Amino acid sequence: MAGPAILESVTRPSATNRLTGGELVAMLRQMMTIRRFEMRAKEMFLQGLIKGTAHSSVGQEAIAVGACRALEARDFLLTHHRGHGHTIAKGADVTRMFAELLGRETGYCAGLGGSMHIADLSSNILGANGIVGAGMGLGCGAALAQQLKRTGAIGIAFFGDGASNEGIFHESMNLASIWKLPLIFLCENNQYGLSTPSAMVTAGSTIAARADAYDVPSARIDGNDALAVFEAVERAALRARAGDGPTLIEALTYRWDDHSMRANLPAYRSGEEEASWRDADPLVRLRTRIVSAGLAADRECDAMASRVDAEIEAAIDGAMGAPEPDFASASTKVTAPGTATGDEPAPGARPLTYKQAITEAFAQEMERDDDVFLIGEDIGRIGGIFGLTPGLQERFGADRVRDTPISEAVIASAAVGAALCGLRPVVEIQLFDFVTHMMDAIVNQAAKARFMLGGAASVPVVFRGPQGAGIRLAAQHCQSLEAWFANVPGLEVYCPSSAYDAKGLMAAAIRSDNPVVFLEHKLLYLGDAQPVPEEPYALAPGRARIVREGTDCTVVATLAMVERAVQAAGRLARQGLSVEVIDPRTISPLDMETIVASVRKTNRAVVVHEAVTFGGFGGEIAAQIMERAFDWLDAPVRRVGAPMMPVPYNDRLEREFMPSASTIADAIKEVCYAA
Ligand SMILES: Cc1ncc(C[n+]2csc(CCOP(=O)(O)OP(=O)(O)O)c2C)c(N)n1
Ligand SMILES: [Mg+2]
Repeated sequence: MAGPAILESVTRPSATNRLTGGELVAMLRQMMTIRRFEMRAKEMFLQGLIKGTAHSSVGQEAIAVGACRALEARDFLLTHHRGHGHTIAKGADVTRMFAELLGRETGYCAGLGGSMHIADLSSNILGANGIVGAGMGLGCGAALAQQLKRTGAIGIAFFGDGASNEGIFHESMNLASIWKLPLIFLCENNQYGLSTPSAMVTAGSTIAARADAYDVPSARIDGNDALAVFEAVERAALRARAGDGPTLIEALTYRWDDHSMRANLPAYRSGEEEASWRDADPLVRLRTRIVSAGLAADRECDAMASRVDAEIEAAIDGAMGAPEPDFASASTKVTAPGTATGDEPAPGARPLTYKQAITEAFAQEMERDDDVFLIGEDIGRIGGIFGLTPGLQERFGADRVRDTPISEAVIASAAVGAALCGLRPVVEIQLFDFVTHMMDAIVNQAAKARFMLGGAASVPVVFRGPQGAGIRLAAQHCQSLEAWFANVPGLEVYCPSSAYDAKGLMAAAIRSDNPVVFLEHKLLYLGDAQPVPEEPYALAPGRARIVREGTDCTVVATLAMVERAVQAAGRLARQGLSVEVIDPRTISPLDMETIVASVRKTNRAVVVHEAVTFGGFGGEIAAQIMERAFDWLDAPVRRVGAPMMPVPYNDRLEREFMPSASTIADAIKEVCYAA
């Protein structure tokens, strides 16, 4: 049933007299603004002025306007690709919106995001999104931030019927329910996800009914009736503000236009169906109500529509006249500037293991900054399965050392949402391989938010956990995956190999305004205690450590490979070779200066990592050495890493798979004795 008859199946609004006549007229005006905005945007797209794509919300205006009317200014919203209406209803300026669609510097994202990424943090519009369903996970984090900071604010995550079949919907509903997050899940069921009828791909009687499984109240409403939307959202907002948790609202509606302005899809909806929904026009319905209640005359509504049209034309003129961004300034918006001074305190005499050093960094940073909190599976009650967070929940409370369900996607997304709202989450990835479930949050959301918001956002979040082989956990628990993140602009990647570096880099990661992927290593967890300063300190990322000086060959190694490289250097010293070992400590940013300076001195280089050699970040270092020190090289740069094979379980094979001190020594000899 895709025709408007479906609207008969839902509850009608009962009491709408809380809205004054003035408010109803203002709502109609907003709906007119949205419609005119979308119609003109489509025309401008067809004229080639707006590029890429944009998604019209014509036909769905009542949801945006009814919902935002029930919000306060302090409340937030997250929306999706079809988000123009939501942002306008929340107060976005249409000139800046057009400017963004036109790729102008004065747009909400400085022309770097476009239609699908409009956000305005100052009015708590936390962003549209190009990834279906993403707003729900981010919304959980934004709601968590309100809960933890006790702001009293609540929020809405808008999403489509299609998004209700994404895993993030289910993880988010569960999380919001168990934590009683002040979040409204507002599904705009416009009957289709792109060309696919919702009814064909959605199990269960309704989307609203899914809420029962999560013990969340729900409502299925007429989304073309702005007052019905207002009423449902107002009720959900009251509940959220009272601390009773989320509500799921399924608002039935229909988009009049094609899926996107770019889409030129074969017909997948019947003409009759489209026409029947046009008859259920949400603007006409509100206008009729206003006129029949004597709140405004027809001609006054017409005059209002003319004023809206004129405003939209003025907005377009303003946007068209704005300058385009330039490449140089765009490139400054990828990452936030660093704050660490670069001071490195003397290690002192107090010994700590690698794990204890990280735990101490957590405790000291949580003491130092109330916005820091830890989140992950099993981290609180038992201190994490590798014991990185022991005793911290007792000390800082369950709010700040937060045990989660096994829901990596929403853990990571919620952390990003919380970071956008000013908190500093540190996410434990139980085994780093499980980062696969977090990729959207890390790569599409955290890494790009700052850039796509024109440099306006900071995303201070740390994703940390143990990677690497060595304790026989086989192929899905032992990978070395840093290369996946090293080539994503917007992310920092830290990989400490000593207790001293682990503490200082963890503090730096937590204090960084950028998302940091923080890689630990299981074998380093087993290492001996080393001197670590007692006071808090943060090491500047992008500063390599010369672990051992030498003159015949430079070895660049990371994580567990550093110790093996040092062993190899020790063995070769007895054979008369002087090997310099460098640990970059962070691979993004990467201190190529120290590496290049060393190679210009030694004239030879070996790059070692545990990850598979093919496509590993060692190739990047080797390439840069070739680019920047070719004339100094006496032999080709050698890479040492794992073969193109998943990590084998068998004890002996796993050892053979990992680079050893011997394989590193062999590579060094090869470059040193090359003709
Ligand atoms: C994760 C993801 N999968 C697929 C897409 C491509 N895509 C963009 S919008 C869309 C349809 C979404 O349908 P729905 O959630 O119902 O929203 P609607 O477009 O109907 O407003 C698809 C498949 C995407 N952007 N992100
Ligand atoms: Mg849809």
